[in-house]
Amino acid sequence: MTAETEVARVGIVCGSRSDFPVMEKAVAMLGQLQVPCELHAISAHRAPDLLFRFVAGAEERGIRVIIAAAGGAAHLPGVVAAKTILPVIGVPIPTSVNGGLDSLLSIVQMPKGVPVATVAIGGAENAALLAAEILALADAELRARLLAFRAAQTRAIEDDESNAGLRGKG
Ligand code: RP5
Repeated sequence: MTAETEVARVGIVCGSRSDFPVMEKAVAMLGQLQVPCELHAISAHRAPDLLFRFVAGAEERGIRVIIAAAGGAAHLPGVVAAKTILPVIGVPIPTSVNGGLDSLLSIVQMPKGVPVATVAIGGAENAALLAAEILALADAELRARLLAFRAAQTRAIEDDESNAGLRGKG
């Protein structure tokens, strides 16, 4: 999350506070990459005017990418995308309907002309990484942090005890 003096570059909006346990993983990942973000709970159905206000002011506040997460009849990411040309990343929240298939289909089946980049059900970390990759196009230091993250991820697998016998082979 942003400190008082920082400008948030990623706006995370959830359909409900009940989505926060999933989306706090995106906040943590962005924190690890030192990307300032803000987190809101605004339902597209229950508070559409507030949602429009959030989107209308986003670019001016410094937001460059929006992550929108919702479950069930998950119209939030699409409605956000309808009101901005900032990149919108959609996160389907897991539900009791086939693990969140309702959320996934609600978010991924956008009509042509209004894209939402949809990640996997519950894919909060990948949403954060994708947002960071977009920002890194214009931020060399963030690019370096992303490359370091990838390298550490690979190293952790290579160094796993189960792969000891494969080291230095092939
Ligand atoms: C969606 O309905 C929210 O994104 C949430 O995933 C789901 C349930 O919301 P609550 O009833 O918990 O507020 O709009």
